[in-house]
Amino acid sequence: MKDKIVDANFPRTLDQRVYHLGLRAGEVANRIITLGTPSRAHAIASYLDPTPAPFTLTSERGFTTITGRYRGVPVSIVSIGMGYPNADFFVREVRECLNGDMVVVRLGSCGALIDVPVGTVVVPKGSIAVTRNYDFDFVGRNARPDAKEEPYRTSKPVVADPILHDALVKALKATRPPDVATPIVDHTLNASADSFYSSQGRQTSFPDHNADLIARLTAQHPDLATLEMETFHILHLASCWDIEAQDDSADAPPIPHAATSPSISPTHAPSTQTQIPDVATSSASHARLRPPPRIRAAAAQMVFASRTSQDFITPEQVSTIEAWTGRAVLDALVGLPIDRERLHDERGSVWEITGADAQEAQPARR
Ligand code: R1P
Ligand code: URA
Repeated sequence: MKDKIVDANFPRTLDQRVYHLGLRAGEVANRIITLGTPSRAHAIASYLDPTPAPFTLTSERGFTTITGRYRGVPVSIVSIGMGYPNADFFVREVRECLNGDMVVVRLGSCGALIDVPVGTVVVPKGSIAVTRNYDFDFVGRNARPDAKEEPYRTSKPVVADPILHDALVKALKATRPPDVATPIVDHTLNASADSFYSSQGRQTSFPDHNADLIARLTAQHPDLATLEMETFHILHLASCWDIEAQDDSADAPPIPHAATSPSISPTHAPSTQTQIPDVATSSASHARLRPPPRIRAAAAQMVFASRTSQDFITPEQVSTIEAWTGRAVLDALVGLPIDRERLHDERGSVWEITGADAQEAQPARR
């Protein structure tokens, strides 16, 4: 059993920030909503408690993190842009800033393959990956009808955390505004594609050989309901993260870089936690966590595009659906119990309630 700091090899800047998200320990909470756009992040952040004032950091690479409390419980909202590579930066770099459990809900837009109106919200039970096969002869000059390569590959499914899935469905039902008539669909399968275009069956001027892609996917997976671009990778990393299986023989980290100058909102000073956290241990007692810390993940997906009717959501509908689902995801996250021992240390964090804040703050439920 290892008793050294297990993630000291992770590359950071000289001021202990991870390279791409620009965060250091104490700036991202154990409960996290991740989404694609800063505007959605700021809209959801409007629900956070006024005290302590939410902390906002935008990295040089365009990741925005807003951390504060919702009903007294620390939460972060992280805008990551689009696609698997950004989802990968998000999961790995946040994980290295946090002790204890990491609970992630992706709140994203999607296309629907089932016959539901735009504005429907889907909570998938799992996801598959759809990836372009770079070995396929897309130009087709040498293609033969019996060619073995398929233009697109699909993975086996990975499952969402079932408790988080059910909590999301419950919170969405409990908070649905009376003027929203679109359905909530649950326990379906999602597909995350490596392109908005070719691997989602859209036609462009490239020879993508994808005219029958959606028909093939739905024939393989009759419960397939949604297409987007990040859920699979987040669920995949959550399902295979195992701190005890970390390879000890890794090379030394690169020499730390100078600070990357993230932009930090003047409403809140950065975290003063400048030590690298040992992610395998409790930040309260420094004991190894038993069972080991986990990443739990699930998704709620707003249907922006119907791939059956070709309808596209209006900006007004987007505002209504985002306002509803943002609050529902916050409710689901803060309702999920996490043992105190498995939470990141509040001291010096951006969600710490200091003496001056204490009178105004809501009592923390967890
Ligand atoms: C494509 O338009 C983007 O929208 C979806 C897809 O997953 C992809 O990132 O999610 P967001 O609305 O969260 O960006
Ligand atoms: N996001 C996607 O990736 N696909 C859609 O069709 C809509 C949103």
